[in-house]
Amino acid sequence: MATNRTFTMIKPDAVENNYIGGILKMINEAGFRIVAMKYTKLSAEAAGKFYEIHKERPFYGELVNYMSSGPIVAAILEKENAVADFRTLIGATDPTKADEGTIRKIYAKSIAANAVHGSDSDENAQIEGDFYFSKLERF
Ligand code: IDP
Ligand code: MG
Repeated sequence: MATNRTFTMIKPDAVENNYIGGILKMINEAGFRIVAMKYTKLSAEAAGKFYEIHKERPFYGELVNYMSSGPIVAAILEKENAVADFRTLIGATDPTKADEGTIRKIYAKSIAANAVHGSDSDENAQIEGDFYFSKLERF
């Protein structure tokens, strides 16, 4: 079933470089409404759990270390066609391959430290949002 929500994180590299404001501005200007948001930090254990679907990939250890290396901003976003439209807004995983004007093209440092996360399906958007937010934290 289609939903109009997706889940994002502003990753440690972007937080460290003071890009939170710039990224949120792009998100708002692209028509996404913020449903839930928090500034927090993942333990290595929590990052391992969040990225469990990538457990078998060669970069899993690096990814878990990186995602638990500093604070992040987690958010649920709402818009028609949210999952696909947000993937378009963030651009390709590898910022050198991301389209001009995308968040990763503008703000990402590398394929690992790529500024933002965006859910890849409605099902994962639901799971990832539930990982961070209770029903009472959504407005
Ligand atoms: P996505 O974030 O564009 O959906 P995925 O393939 O789901 O990309 O990978 C999840 C995250 O793992 C990426 O956002 C990036 O931080 C990291 N990652 C992906 N590929 C590599 C790689 O080849 N080397 C190091 N890290 C990677
Ligand atoms: Mg992904």
